[in-house]
Amino acid sequence: VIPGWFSEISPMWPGEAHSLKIEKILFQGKSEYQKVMVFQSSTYGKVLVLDGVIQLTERDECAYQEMITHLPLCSIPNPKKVLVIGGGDGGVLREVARHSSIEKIDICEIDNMVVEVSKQFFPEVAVGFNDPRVTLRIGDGVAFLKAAPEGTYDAVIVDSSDPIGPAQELFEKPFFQSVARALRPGGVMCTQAESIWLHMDIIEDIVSNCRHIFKGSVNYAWTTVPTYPSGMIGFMLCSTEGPLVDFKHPVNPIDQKDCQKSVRPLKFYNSEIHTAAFCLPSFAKRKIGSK
Ligand code: AAT
Repeated sequence: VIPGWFSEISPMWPGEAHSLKIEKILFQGKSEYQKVMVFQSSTYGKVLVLDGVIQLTERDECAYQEMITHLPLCSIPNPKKVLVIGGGDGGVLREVARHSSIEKIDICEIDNMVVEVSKQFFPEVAVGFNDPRVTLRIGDGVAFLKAAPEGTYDAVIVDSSDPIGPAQELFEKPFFQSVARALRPGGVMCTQAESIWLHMDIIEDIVSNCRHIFKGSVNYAWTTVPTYPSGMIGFMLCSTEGPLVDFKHPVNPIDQKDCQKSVRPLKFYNSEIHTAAFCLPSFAKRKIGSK
């Protein structure tokens, strides 16, 4: 450990630790679920850390939040009802709200401290909570989905932390079953699905569970996020039986003029990068395949 630097050390990426230089620690707390820290970094703006793992930085959050949201929402016509699991910083809400067809945005985040800290230190991310279509529920996403009415949502976005800690069950089969149940026919799920460099075993599990449960399309996509382990992160995109969803060819392109004026323009997502996100390196293609 280098004094004055934050190093992301975890058994989930043994033998490596990405480091950021700390200018100032702004918040340190412990919630019922996890340790929460915010610091000002020298080169990535403010950084949100949960249990020693980076959740977002001001500089590169766009790459993650825009992709995890617009990959599913641009793949279906007229999304109206969306559920976000996790995502207590509000960034995914900010992105969902860009779509003018949206009528209702539910969010279930387990940890109220994440919401409060984001509102205090990350106003450009937490701005997502200001949209009148948003309903926030503090609770476990697993329980929320079990109780959700059947066939309700056009899209479920699982903006979850890594499977060590409170998010563990969000990577398991029963959870995916309740997501599929809560979606309308031809509805879509997009879930945080880790890195092809580090977690191929986790990814293969997710893929095989999802192939079993989701009778429509099942595809893996990825994006670059410099401050996530290995510099990239993937997403599992699935659709339920019904109108076929072709994730690789977006039918609902998002237009700058569609975006509310109060929200900053898109920094990362566009239709070309949407299609490109599904191209996999050969070693990953062999393991994941496609359907
Ligand atoms: N948008 C920032 C990126 C995240 S945040 C993940 C969120 O999931 C956290 O706020 C965490 O409190 C919440 N969470 C964890 N478990 C649950 C649960 N069971 N139900 C609801 N919310 C939950 C993800 C960063 C990925 C990091 C990659 N290394």
